[in-house]
Amino acid sequence: MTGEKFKSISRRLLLKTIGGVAVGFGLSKLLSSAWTQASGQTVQPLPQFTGPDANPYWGSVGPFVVYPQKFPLIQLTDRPIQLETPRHYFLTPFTPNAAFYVRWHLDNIPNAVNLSEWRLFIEGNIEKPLALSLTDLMSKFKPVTIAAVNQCSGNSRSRFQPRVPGGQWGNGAMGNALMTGVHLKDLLNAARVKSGSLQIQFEGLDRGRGPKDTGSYRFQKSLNVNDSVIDEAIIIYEMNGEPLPMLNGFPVRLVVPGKFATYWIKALTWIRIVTEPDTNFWMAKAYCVPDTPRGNTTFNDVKHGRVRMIPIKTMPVRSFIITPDGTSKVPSEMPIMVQGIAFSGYSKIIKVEFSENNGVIWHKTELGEDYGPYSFRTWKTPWTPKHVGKYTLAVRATDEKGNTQPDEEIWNPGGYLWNKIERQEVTVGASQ
Ligand SMILES: Nc1nc2c(c(=O)[nH]1)N[C@H]1C(S)=C(S)[C@@H](COP(=O)(O)O)O[C@H]1N2
Ligand SMILES: [Mo]
Repeated sequence: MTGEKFKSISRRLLLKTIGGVAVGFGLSKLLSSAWTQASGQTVQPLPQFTGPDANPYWGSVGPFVVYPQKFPLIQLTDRPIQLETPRHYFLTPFTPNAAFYVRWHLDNIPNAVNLSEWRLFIEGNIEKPLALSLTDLMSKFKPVTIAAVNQCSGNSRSRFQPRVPGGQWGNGAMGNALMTGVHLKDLLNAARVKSGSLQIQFEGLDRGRGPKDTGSYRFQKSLNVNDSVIDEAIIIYEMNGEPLPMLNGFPVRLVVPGKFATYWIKALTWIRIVTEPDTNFWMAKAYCVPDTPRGNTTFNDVKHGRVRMIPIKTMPVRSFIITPDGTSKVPSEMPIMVQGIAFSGYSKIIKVEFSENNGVIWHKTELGEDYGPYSFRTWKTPWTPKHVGKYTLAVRATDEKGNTQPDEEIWNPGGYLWNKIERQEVTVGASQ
């Protein structure tokens, strides 16, 4: 607190708040190690609580910004809009719509949709082309609701070493919501898909150039007609019992439970049944991972063309410590509750283990309510740090299929599939 760093940070903060007002009472006094108040009492300067040393960077480092229908979120980029959800929103199993992260690929995104004109079109290799209004969707098909995690393939990309291009997300490119809509299968049945169909292509209202020289004017993603996810996919018109925020895909979006959000097309307006493989940029080039365990490879193997790339799909098992977050000391002997979330795209979470000693010894935690296999599952465990000093907390989840989190890092050129065991440094101070 006496170091140069404290001085410069304090001065900056003061200058910011005080602005042009004359600082008559002696800034230099305030910045010296202690000073005396008018009352005669000696005041010690407080230690810093901002700055890189104190910030565990769980999320990315961008500024907070406010967009329509949104709480302040962390901005990665503004064109296209990419916003990350701050850590504390993950204390609850459902992420509020206003706090839900945002990711678009193209510059021109809808900021209004006229529902008297808007239709969801089902076209291509079908017997009965459909043009459904929102009312049609809500009234002519059976509504279903599931809890499902929406996670960007590049969530935690900033952890990759060596660094890879793309949005440098921290851990907040994910969210969990109650998703209400209709089964994709019901729409396909109504349209009567013809034989010879290979894939179903999804496209939203957004337009723009996309990455340079890719011809990626539309964001289109496809699923194979014989993929079992087709039976589970839903087209939602409600998130957490409310209309979708514009930035999360109003009026309807595709939800593919357990799969990365790249398939979850927002402002979904065209469903196209095709007879040829979809080779557009977003399928053939973007969002592909090495066909290796955990999608792990090396820079050299990629460079020498030794890696077969396949479209990314299922989300591996992950878990997070949300609190304590390392921003404040915990007094020794104080019983606190360590809390977080876990999820897996493969099956439901059945075990979350906690370690106070960097993964040497693990203890089972108490799991929160089960909202189904595709939801966040909260966990908590009481913890009383016994001694003063630094602790490295760790968390590890296991799903019903036996998938668990490895402690090894991975690398791939897209910065996808990160699911290494998460850690949190915590400083424990003396309580007397
Ligand atoms: N129409 C459209 N849908 C889209 C995208 C997009 O760029 N355009 N991006 C996808 C990707 S890669 C992600 S991570 C999610 C983000 O969903 P969210 O913004 O609701 O959090 O939307 C998916 N659906
Ligand atoms: Mo994404």
